[in-house]
Amino acid sequence: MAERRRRARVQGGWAGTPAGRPAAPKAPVASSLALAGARPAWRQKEQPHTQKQFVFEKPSEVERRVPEAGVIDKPGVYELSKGPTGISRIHLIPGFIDSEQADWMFEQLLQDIPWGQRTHVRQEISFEEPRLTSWYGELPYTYSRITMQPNPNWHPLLTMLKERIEEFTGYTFNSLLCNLYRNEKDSVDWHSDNEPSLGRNPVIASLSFGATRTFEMRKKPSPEEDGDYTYVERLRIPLDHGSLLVMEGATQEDWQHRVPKEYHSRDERINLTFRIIYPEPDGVWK
Ligand SMILES: O=C(O)CCC(=O)C(=O)O
Repeated sequence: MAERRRRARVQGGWAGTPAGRPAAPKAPVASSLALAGARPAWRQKEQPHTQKQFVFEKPSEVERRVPEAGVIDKPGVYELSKGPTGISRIHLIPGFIDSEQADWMFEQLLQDIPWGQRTHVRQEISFEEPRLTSWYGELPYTYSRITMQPNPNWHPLLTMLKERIEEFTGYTFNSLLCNLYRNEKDSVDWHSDNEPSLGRNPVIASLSFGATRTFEMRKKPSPEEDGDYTYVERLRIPLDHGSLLVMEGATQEDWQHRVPKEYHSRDERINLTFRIIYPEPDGVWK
């Protein structure tokens, strides 16, 4: 709205003055205030007649609006987009684990998973990832230029959850990336799970426990946008205690996701992302 008003101001012109601009205002004169009972001109009922008239000129360019983010919070299968790369599809199942079971699972996972801190070095400055992680699987997993070493020692609860998700989805997973968000300051930045070792059109099954955090998605811009994400489609998906989100098809190729930091305090949240990893270089696709 403010932007539209600003445009109207920019596009509109003032008639009756050279170059369509208003004449420079004259300094107020003491006697004119005295005549009007010490009221400035703009407070008088009858405004002094002016030659200047605002003429609205319709903006020639098409106005582009930043689309409002959509919200997905109901169970269901959603086709997010369809493109040359295929259909991007997600499946949201709130309450996949009922809340009583999710309570004790959360406590056990918090305590038993060997949570670790990854540290990145960029331009000789090191910084810690704003979350703790752990990796399970026979194969290593490299993302953001750091390799998680193989860890075949699956916790029995994780094996049980993997089997429950496999039965529900029909996919067989061989690896798991666990994330622990300790509080509202922990997050994961925009990215796609599109490492070569995940193969083409990876299926990711993401199970959440603990505090509800918003999982945000944004469509990758078309080549004409030159990497500008301003006008892309956006989605917000609250992931609460026990909810399962399955991403498949072209979702990783055509969309990015993140879990942003929050302004208000949040308790711990655990997110388990079950994946299928292929040994490289066989998993490498072009
Ligand atoms: O915590 C989440 O819900 C998302 C985690 C994530 O994006 C990832 O592990 O790649």
